[in-house]
Amino acid sequence: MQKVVMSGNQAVARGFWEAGGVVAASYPGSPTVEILESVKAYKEIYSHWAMNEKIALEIAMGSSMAGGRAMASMKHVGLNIAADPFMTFTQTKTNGGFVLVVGDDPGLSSSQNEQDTRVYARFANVALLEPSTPQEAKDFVKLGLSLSEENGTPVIIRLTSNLCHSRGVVALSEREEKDIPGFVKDQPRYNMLPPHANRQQIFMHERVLKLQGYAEESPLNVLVPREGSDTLLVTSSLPYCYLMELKPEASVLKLGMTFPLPVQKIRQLSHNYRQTIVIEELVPLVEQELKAAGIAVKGKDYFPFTGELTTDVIRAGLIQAEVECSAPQATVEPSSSPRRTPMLCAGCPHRPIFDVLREADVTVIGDIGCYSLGILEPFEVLNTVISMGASLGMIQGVAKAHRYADKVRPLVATIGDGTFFHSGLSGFADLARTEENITIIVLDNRTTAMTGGQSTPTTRDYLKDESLYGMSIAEILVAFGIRDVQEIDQFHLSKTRRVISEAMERDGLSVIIAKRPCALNFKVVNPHFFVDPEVCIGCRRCIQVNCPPISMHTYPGIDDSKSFIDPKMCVGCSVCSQVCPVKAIKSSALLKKGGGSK
Ligand SMILES: Cc1ncc(C[n+]2csc(CCOP(=O)(O)OP(=O)(O)O)c2C)c(N)n1
Repeated sequence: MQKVVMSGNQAVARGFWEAGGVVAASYPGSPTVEILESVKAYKEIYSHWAMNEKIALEIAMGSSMAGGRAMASMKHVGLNIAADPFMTFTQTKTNGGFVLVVGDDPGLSSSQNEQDTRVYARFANVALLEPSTPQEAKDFVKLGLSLSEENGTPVIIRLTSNLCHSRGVVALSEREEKDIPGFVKDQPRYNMLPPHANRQQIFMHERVLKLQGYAEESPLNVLVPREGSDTLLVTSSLPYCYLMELKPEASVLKLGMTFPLPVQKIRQLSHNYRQTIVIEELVPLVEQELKAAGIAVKGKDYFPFTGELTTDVIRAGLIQAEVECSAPQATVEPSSSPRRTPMLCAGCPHRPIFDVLREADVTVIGDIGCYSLGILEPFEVLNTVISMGASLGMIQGVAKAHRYADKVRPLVATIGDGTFFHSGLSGFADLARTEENITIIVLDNRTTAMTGGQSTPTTRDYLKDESLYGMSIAEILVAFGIRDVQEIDQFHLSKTRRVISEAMERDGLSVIIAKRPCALNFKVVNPHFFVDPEVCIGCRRCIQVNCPPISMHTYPGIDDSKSFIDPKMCVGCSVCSQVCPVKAIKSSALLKKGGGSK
């Protein structure tokens, strides 16, 4: 049997392939982006980056209804978008195996909230599996697909950020092909109108009971006994691995399935111990369910309800619970690299927009994407980040409330092209008839930059790749009936400044589409710019645009520090030269022509 090192995400893709999966759909979001990227390597599987998570889920649902094993993957907040079809799909008796792989982010390393997907499993009456290692990630996807077919249920595979990205040895198997019958008409099964949907409530209830029976017997929920211990620790996911490192003087019940829970098994086991402690990340779900069943357990008394349960956090909790650990405390060298705030890339097209908005006296309602960095110093322009597409509804609400306010600033919102197609379309349709004075800037960088550069429907504009869509956001908005729509190239700073300020002065809705491709994705490299230290007055205006190549520098023979541009990092966007009040920043193209400073 071949063994390879894989990340949790890669292992999920492999498991789906081995299980004979045929359709995988996703919307990008950390920590699960690499699942679909990895699926793409398997030519037997149709893979699809959908426009949002709801569509990804629906594509997978369709495949499952036609009998083809299917997988949808998304980050935890993506399930909020997909929840509408999911909460009704779960009522139907699943046909082809269906797994929904969700990446939670305890500790919020790259998310706007910390919600716990296990809550959804209970809400939707579906089984939820929690792997602890990449090997289990692969195995649980296969098992999930079988459980799905045997019980007529979607199955959620819940991953967390560190499992998605950590690597481990995974044993590979061959692919098992499955027969696909195609869609068979079955009204009571798929038409969830009241008479059928009513009946399906009973079906779901019985399904959970059946799954509960499975959980009680399943080797997924396994006791790792320890001779002479008086404590039972109940845990799942990565905290299980951390516990194994800590070697606690306790028996450990590892739960591979956390919904439904093997309540009777835990009840019986708990009788053999002085105390039972639940170690779970985020919501005390297992703890509360066991308490509700009358089992005396503790959990959040010792462990935090927020953040990752790392080895150190678990050790601290165990000490509080008076459980000894035999593994010595690890000594971690403090990192020698300084902490840095994230910043926009060199040549990022969002930069000039933030520079203009910073100078204007406006209230900017923000959205989610790379442009969320406009919240941070030195721009501090955006005032809100809530969820994808929320800026469009929120700005309407702010505008309405401002009617009752005494003194208000002009209202501007920023939204990226990826977010526009994910959930901005209906927001714009809703805004189209507004009489409020609102300016929206669509930052069309032709990609979903934040999650690694997946294409959006406007990507073809730049790549000229006929296989991609070539949609024009301006034409879509005009079709919505929005009249005041203009496109600009924001690298022409003075024009951008004028267009934005005029738009804010006009009544009603104005939309400006700032069209410049992402510098990272499309690698636009012009001749670099340089600072002429004899002209530079050291005012630091160029530093304020916060571009990675620019810093203050001491030049030989010049007393004061002047700005400096690292030629290896500069991509020649020219924004710094346009903000320089004394024209000290010049293009290296000039040097070649013999111009510039000697
Ligand atoms: C519901 C949901 N799905 C996915 C994400 C992950 N995510 C954050 S921003 C973003 C898209 C950003 O693309 P775009 O609007 O084009 O802005 P850019 O990063 O290119 O500037 C995604 C997919 C999320 N935060 N929420």
